Amino acid sequence: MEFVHRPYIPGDTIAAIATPPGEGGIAVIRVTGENALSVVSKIYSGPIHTYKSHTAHLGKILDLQGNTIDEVLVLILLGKRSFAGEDTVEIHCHGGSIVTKKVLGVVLQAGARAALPGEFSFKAFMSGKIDLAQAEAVQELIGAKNEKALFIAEQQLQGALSNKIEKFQKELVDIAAILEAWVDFPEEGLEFATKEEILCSLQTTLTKMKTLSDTFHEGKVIKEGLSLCLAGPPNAGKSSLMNALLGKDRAIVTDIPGTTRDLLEEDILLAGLHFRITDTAGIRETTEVIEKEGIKRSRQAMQAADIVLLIFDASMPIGEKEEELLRLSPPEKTILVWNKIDLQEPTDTLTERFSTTLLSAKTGHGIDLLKQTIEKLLWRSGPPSKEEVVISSLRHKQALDAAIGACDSLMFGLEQEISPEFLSMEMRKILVELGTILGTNITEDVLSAIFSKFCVGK
Ligand SMILES: Nc1nc2c(ncn2[C@@H]2O[C@H](COP(=O)(O)OP(=O)(O)OP(=O)(O)O)[C@@H](O)[C@H]2O)c(=O)[nH]1
Ligand SMILES: [Mg+2]
Repeated sequence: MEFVHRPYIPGDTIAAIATPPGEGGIAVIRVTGENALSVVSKIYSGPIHTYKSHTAHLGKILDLQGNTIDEVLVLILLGKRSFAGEDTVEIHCHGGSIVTKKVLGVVLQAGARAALPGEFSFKAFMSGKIDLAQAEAVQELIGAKNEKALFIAEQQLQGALSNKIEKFQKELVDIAAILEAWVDFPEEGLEFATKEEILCSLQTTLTKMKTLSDTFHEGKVIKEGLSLCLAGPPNAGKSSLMNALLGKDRAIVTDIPGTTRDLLEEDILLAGLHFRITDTAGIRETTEVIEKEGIKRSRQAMQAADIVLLIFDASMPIGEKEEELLRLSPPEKTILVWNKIDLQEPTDTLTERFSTTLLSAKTGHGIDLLKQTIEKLLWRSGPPSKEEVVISSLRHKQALDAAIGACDSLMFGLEQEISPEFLSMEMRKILVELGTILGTNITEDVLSAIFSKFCVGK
């Protein structure tokens, strides 16, 4: 077995700073492996070998010459009762960046190896403490940008996704056995179940797998957030709306058309979701070089965005530029925003093709309604599911879809009474694909690639 192209030795003692860089009250250095206690005993003032698991002790970290580096608390976590499933000593030292590095330095001098990114989680996976989906959940949990993402990650870490996948596997294994028996004794025909019974049972599992796969859009939106682009003609109030949504004076606002030149990006939380919001240069014909480049970028931002707020000035008549913008904007991702309704209501709201809202960026009137419209557009293909398990990883989605494809083909083959060898091969494919989600049947390279995206110390 290899981890990041080096032989993986179970029990190898590794160490890393587990807390983020910078200054803080405390920092934690994690030491894990079969020599964790003996490594730390060389640089710790107390009789560490005598300490019981899950106890904390106050003492000193000393350099190899016996000089004190810091007063610390050591936490002892032995064997399986630790995150990684191997003996662990957590050293809680003061949180200055120099002192933390010094403590790690002596731990390494005392015989530990510097941990690679994700190596603690890899140990947890290898020692069977968690499966791959749960290990991935640890990283998702750390990176969660909002409450919903945190909830999904927590569920996955608790094993909700893994349980679901294992259930699918259990449902399929019985059928796999029947198909294997058919391969071995083809002349006996299908024993133990009729073709219809098998098809019916496969259909049940297939439907459940599809439902889970369909949660990916929702999961991705929750995890990664969405891009929201503010576009429209000059002076329509794009920057004013940006500021109103952010609740601060981020963008320059003037009554001179062509104020915004560059793209301005900010992050906001709307409806519990993470949005990257981009203010753009007003789109019009111009020969001015800087503005021209700005407008080019506006168009690119509109194309790339998940949602476009097309902002028009309600107090102005619709011109050619507006007509063109309307033609270019795909209605499924565009919301037509009539701004400046404190001056005048629009004469024609053009509501037919687009979701539309009326507001005043100046008074704030209608902003809440805009937020609701955004939420509605977001869940246009159905509101957030009531599913308790939502997938948010492309790797999981791809594995599920491959399993679904193989299941479709198995069912088709069964209906057409294609050879039992083919059927049993498709069945194995389904089980292998589902297994990759949990980390079984997975190559070392894929494993290394997954874990190396983790942070050091996790
Ligand atoms: N009365 C009124 N004026 C507004 C409203 N929103 C924006 N304005 C004014 O319209 C002018 C243009 O606003 P901006 O936010 O700079 O417009 P923009 O679309 O970003 O313009 P460019 O960056 O030039 O493309 C400013 O004078 C704003 O004060 C509104 O809701 N009501
Ligand atoms: Mg602007």
